[in-house]
Amino acid sequence: MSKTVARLIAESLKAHDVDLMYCVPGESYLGLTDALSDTNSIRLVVCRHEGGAAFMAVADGRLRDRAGVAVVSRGPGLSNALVALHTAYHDATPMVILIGQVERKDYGRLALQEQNYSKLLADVTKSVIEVNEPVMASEAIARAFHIAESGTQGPVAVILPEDIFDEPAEFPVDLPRPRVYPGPRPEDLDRLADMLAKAERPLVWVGGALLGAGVTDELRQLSESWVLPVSPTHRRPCHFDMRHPNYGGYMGIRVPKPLLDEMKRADLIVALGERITDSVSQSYTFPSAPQPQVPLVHVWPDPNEVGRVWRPTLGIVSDPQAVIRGLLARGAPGDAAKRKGWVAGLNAIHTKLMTPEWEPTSDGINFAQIVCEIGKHMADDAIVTSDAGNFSSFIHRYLPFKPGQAFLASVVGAMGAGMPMAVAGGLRLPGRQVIAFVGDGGALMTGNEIATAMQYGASPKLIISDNKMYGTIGMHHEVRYPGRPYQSATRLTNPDFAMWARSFGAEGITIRDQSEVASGIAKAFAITDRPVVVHCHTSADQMSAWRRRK
Ligand SMILES: Cc1ncc(C[n+]2csc(CCOP(=O)(O)OP(=O)(O)O)c2C)c(N)n1
Repeated sequence: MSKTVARLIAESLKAHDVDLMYCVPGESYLGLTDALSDTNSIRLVVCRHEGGAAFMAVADGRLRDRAGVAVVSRGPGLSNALVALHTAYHDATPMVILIGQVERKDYGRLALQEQNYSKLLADVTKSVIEVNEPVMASEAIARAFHIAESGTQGPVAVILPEDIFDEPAEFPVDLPRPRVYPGPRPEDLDRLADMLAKAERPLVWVGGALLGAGVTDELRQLSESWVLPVSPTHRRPCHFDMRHPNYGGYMGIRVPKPLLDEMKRADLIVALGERITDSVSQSYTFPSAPQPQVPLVHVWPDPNEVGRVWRPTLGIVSDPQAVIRGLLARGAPGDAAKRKGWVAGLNAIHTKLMTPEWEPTSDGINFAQIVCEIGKHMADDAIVTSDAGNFSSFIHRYLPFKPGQAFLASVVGAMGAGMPMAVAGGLRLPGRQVIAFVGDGGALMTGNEIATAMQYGASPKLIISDNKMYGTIGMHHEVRYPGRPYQSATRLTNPDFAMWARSFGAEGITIRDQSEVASGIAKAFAITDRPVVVHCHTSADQMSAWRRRK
């Protein structure tokens, strides 16, 4: 039997270390699913919604620092996946998505489910690669992985017309391009070392591009020897131990005022492997855009990004790990201890902020109590995922994250990521504890992927904060239009989520009262052989970890 395009693509995926792919099947790429069934080294996970499948691929990309892979059908299939592409694009997460297309002879006719992908995907992918000749197929895969994993990482689409898969393709597999790591220029490292040595009150922010093996250990050494406060950025909490005395406070969205006020006394910001976003910069106010109010050093592996919004004093296009190593090799300045007071001051504010001081609520449980209880059970190598919503503020305030654990979420804040990312975490790293936090809003956006967890043997714990509303939006409504009926567009009528879980074959636990919290959470953590849903009836008055309705 001669080699077909489908088989060549399967071999090319294998050559790129692909062992797991997420899909919802479609008639537009039957040839590929057929060829994959002969390749027993690639596991094809069939999901319930393309949004779920694509979020799983995003999570896989983040966990492996290799592009995660999803396959979806043309038009409608891809449309469902767009939310996750948007996340991968903003969050700089490597991902390759294979998309079916109508037959080549029908291009442009508005054939069934046809879509012009170059138009549709222009602002949510790094590149759209169309495969219109068999000879291009393997090269397209190699290029897709290379682009997805290089520079500012992100999603790349490969378009595969329905009629190409069975064509003969006696071509060799195009081998993976070697990974290219940009490094710092020695003179830039010297300048950074000089700026850091002179700084009395530096801040070091660490973000998404901090990926290399052993990098968190090297970062800790740098922080200790140079006496530097380290702040993980929005939804990247595992880069630095939250209980380390040099932890400089979490640089998340809306940093609490006492911490932000202190940070604003800084005389240098070093953004290390952080792209710098709206969320991290407190809506472009710190550092102020485009001209920072304080000297800024921006380290990011892509020249298009450094200087795009902010004008840094020093821009370094580099893998941040190389910068950390360069500073370690240069050695700490003799007077680094002069910063001890600055570091201790930041850390004292952070420690006070994360100390549980929640009070009971009368309209449901204060979610702080549940999160603090979960903190007691969280494993040293736990995988924690979070959906978007106010419930997540409790996680970032009260869970003591540290290196060795993993945190997966849509950093840009798309709802629906929490559950599928938990499934992907469980499948990539079997045996590890997986805890997913979602609101009652997000739970019914992609919670159906609990069926995928059941089918493939993942056992996440899904903690649902049911405050019977799209709470975040209710809060924003009330802040912007005080006294107006904020509930009109935010109220939700929910199912019994514990019963819902049981209908899938998962375990369901209900926590209605604060007296049930400790036993309910203990029961959830004692079960490890199947998914568990913990339905927590939470307070809407306790709007977030920082705000309570008066
Ligand atoms: C896909 C998507 N749709 C809408 C939004 C806007 N949004 C942000 S938070 C939120 C409400 C979240 O509600 P819930 O999951 O119940 O969590 P809560 O805020 O109540 O804790 C909405 C609708 C979003 N971020 N993503």
